[in-house]
Amino acid sequence: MKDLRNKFVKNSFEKLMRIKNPYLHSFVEKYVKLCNPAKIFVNSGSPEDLKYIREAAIKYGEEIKLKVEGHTVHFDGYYDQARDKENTKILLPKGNNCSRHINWIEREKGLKEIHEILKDIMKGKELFICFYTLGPENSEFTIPCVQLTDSAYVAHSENILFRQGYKEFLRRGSDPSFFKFVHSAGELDERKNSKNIDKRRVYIDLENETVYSVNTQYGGNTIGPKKLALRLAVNRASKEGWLAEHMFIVGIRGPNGRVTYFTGAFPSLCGKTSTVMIPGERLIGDDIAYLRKRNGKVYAVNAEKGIFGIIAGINSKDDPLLFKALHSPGEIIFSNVLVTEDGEVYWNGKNSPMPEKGINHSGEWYKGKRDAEGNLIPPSHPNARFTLSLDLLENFDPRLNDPMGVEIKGIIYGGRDSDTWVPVEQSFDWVHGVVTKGASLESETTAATLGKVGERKFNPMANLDFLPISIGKYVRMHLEFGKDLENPPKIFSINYFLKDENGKFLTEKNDKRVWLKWMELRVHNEVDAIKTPTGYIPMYEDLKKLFKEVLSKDYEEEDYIKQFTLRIPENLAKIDRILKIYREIPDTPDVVFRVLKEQKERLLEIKKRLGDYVSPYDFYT
Ligand code: SPV
Ligand code: MN
Repeated sequence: MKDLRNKFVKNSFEKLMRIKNPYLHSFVEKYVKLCNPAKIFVNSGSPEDLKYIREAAIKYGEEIKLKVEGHTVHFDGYYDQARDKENTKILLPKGNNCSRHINWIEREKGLKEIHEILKDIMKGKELFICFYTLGPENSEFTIPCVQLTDSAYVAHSENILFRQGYKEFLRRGSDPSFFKFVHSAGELDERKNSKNIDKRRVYIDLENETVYSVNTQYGGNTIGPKKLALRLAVNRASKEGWLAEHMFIVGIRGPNGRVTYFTGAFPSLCGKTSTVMIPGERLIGDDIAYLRKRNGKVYAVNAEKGIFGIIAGINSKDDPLLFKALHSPGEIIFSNVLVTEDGEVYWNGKNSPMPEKGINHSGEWYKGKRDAEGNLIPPSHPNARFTLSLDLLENFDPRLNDPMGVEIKGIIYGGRDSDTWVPVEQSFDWVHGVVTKGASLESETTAATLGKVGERKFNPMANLDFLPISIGKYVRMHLEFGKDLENPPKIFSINYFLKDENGKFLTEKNDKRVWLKWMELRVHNEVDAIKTPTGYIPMYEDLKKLFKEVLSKDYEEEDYIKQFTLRIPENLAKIDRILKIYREIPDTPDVVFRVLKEQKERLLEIKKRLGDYVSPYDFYT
């Protein structure tokens, strides 16, 4: 290591050496030698170090300052705008029994390939070494991480999104159990974008708890502690008996100031962030939750402390909290939005006039511009994002940093489903919820991943993209987790995207506020429900009252009937699709088949008596 000392800028070498961890030192040494950066900066998390990284992002042209104090914009390459599922692979030994849903490559082969790509990849660049913790520091949830990256934008994003971990590393000394991330944007073009997209790779090595990400900049491919760490965390959790989930955490206020915490899993771009941004409710996290059991109860923490959220559609009416924060001074990185000449930001669906021209992910942009394939380029990319720290938001809940976590009373599953699930429904019990809600989750695809939009895709617990283990094993983890709980969290499904036969949405954006309040009351047994073959649904009278209280809206019976009609053919078709999928997954727990078949029988029985479409009133007793 000593021979590399002259590459370290300022007192970086001393900062690294202060951590007495030989595993860390040899990891750093190995990748410094291989990637060969011109200089190295070590981030201790001090205000000066954070400033150094912010300024580096500007100096290297990865971010541009905007008009509002603290705001910057970053552009990813035109073809590097989303998670690259095809080139993201889990490194696994030959002969493993991972289902075909998991994209994997033989470990030795993958390591060889990625190490060849990494050779000298940082030549002439500055390497940033950063430390974070997933979850609050010094708690049973804490996982320390180290990130090596040659992108100041990536380091800057992580400083906003994650808790600083330098102190945790000092505290833990020679503990080898930290996650490791190596990222290089690779060679850059004149717009400072990764040039060698054909060699874009994200390889996840479970054995060494290390992730390699190269020739890409988009956050979902590069921000190590986020989705790259989630794969490592699911793997660890599967061995240790806890859950690492693609879930938000929100506190919903009930009567008399009560706050009830829920987690919720939705695939990307399905309203996950907007669900936690409801004024008056309390925000702990919008993307990744760790759940552990303690004394028969479930506790959760947010792995992160910031949001890398989708900006499209955010407007002052539906999203007042975010809209305000995005227009106030503070440290915010906008990515892949449209920037006007005077440094203002515009995005698709913002409720202000669309500028005629500006700069976006395609370079100079003007109305009507088309790309090389002839497609019209919108002002901002549909997956354009903002990066900010949660404490910039008015609904921020300081229990974010509670080392014990918050107690979880309800778990919500939701997806983009135009024709099957009712807007809100409670499962009969933990197993029924895990099987028919979480493990049966499907969603119509969105712009958050590369590929075609609008196809219905199976996505168990909205976590499929981040699973490093077989689906059967993962579903079993959830089933097991519920076993020795005193009073397991209630499991709900939610659907914001239900349409009528003419393709019109049956609910409005703000109706989710009511569904959440209803679930809060259900968790405390303070409201009745109607039993249907698929679960418990709300009663009209209760919703009418809640709509009035929460939204000052008259809720019509006609809407209730349309929204909560049981659609038997669609539900049966769904069960058949899901059964078919699980039949092809060799390690599916038997209970999955049993619970789905029971649901199918209940549906067939009702169909015989009442027909294909059954009004909720037919289930009133
Ligand atoms: C998602 O796509 O689910 C995100 C953003 O939260 S990413 O970091 O790309 O995963
Ligand atoms: Mn996500």
